[in-house]
Amino acid sequence: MSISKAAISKISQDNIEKRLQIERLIEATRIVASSAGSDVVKGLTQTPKSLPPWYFYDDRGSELFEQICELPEYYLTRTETSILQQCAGEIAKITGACELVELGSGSSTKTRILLNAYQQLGYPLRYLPIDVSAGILESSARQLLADYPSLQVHALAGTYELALAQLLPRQLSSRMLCFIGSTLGNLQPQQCDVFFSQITDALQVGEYFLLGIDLQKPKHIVEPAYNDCLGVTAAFNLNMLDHLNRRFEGNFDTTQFEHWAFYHETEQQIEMHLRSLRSQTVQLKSLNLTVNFAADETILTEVSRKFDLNTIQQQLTAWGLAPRHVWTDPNQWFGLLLCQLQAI
Ligand code: AVI
Repeated sequence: MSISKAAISKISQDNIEKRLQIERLIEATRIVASSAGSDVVKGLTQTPKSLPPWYFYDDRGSELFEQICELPEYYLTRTETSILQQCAGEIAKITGACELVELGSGSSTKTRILLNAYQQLGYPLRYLPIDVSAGILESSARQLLADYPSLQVHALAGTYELALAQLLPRQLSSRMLCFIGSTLGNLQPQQCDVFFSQITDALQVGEYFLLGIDLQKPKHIVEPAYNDCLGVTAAFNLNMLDHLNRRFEGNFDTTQFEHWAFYHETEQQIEMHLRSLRSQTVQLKSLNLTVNFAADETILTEVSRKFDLNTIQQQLTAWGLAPRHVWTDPNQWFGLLLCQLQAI
């Protein structure tokens, strides 16, 4: 008896549905929380103005970020990928079988390197991606499920804070939280402390935290990564205003703002701003908010801190996240740290 192509495709589709669970903690137009938009009101009513970087990542922003990762100037992704390719097997051997929780999973491209390593050792594959963009979360989860027939995925669409507080009980005996791509650099030092306490709450003693960080390096290498020739980073920055317009019934005119990014050498961080090209008034109706901008006034949309390996290791150790292994590339541009939670 022959089975038709349509029947085969239906069987594999059913098989994917059985292995996929998606929970939406935020929706495209609202957050499922009473504090929706309070971070925007706070940021736009203070001087100087700022906006939280997670508003970059609607579906369009996530697509633009994927394009940034491919840019020749943006050395971060390819450097971290090359490190991961070298050490994924070692990571899997050290941790043993464990479920992978990834914060800010995006397209999950680098995660495949880890999944391959766990698969090669014959370990069961369970993956819990967390991302604010439900669109990219679902499409990349489906692609992974099609490519890894034994993989189970439980995806959480939400901010790190919401998602970490709602992680399901473990189905494998251990867990590794992955925070790669140097997204830690987008948190201010006080936010880092809150974040590390959420990480240690989500792990049990003996479990692992895999952290990827961009290391300090000369300005002439860092600055172009945030000022690419094609203007993709500028589009990514400006897209935040489109996202706010949609989410909060706003009327930002993106042609009246420009991208501005520079490397602050004493702070060792990139600062990314949107600069108002003229004096103007913007409304965000659903937040009941009217914001006045002077000509040249800026909104800080992101900092991207660059780290010193010794300092970050001391900080992690103080949180009980003992670095077990540290890998870098030959230029020492990027660091990957495998930490294990200690009882303190
Ligand atoms: C996600 N994060 C690590 C990126 C960075 O490099 O700080 C976000 C980004 N902003 C502009 N380009 C990339």
